[in-house]
Amino acid sequence: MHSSLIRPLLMVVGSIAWLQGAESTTFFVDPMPVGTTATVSFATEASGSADTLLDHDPKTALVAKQGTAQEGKSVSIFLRFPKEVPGLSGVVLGQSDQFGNYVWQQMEFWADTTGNGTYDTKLGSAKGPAAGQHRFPMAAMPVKGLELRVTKQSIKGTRRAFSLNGIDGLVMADSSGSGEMRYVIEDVEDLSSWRTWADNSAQPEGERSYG
Ligand SMILES: [Ca+2]
Ligand SMILES: [Ca+2]
Repeated sequence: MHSSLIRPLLMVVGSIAWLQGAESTTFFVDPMPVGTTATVSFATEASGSADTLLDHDPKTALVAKQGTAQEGKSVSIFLRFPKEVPGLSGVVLGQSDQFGNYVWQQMEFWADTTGNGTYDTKLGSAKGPAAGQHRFPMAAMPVKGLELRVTKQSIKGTRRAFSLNGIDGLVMADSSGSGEMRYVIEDVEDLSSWRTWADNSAQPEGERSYG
């Protein structure tokens, strides 16, 4: 799609949603903010440190030390953002252990909304080891840190904690309609018909309540 069309499309989507009385929030994926740091609650091998989560390289992944997976004990990844992230609505996860030995099975998402280092606002949960987008059912909220708390994982072989090869982005909610040009990943109606229409005409026709 031509980038110049993205913003008009967003506005069209928003106004259609308003006409239908639906939520007019648009969701999009942002890359991890520059300056984000990742730490983990368990010991890792040197080649599989928490830095592998944010290196944009799918070939590098968390490699926990032996014995770090224990029945009934959760393990966590902690993300700290360089500044408050507004409107966080989800996270995009990479792949867990491709061989199926050290995979996460249940994960909870907890936010630090105050910046005091405690993650006390639960945003949602997910079943593993699904890669890709995990949207939170909670309304989007500004957060300063995010904990990915794995409450269940496979325990096999040398009992390493789960592996993950990246945290690839943040799902954001834009209800302002004034965002920058975004890659739209979802909307309230079938975007494809609008995309086709806009591609053909370059200009929306009909009522243009978005100005
Ligand atoms: Ca990686
Ligand atoms: Ca807090």
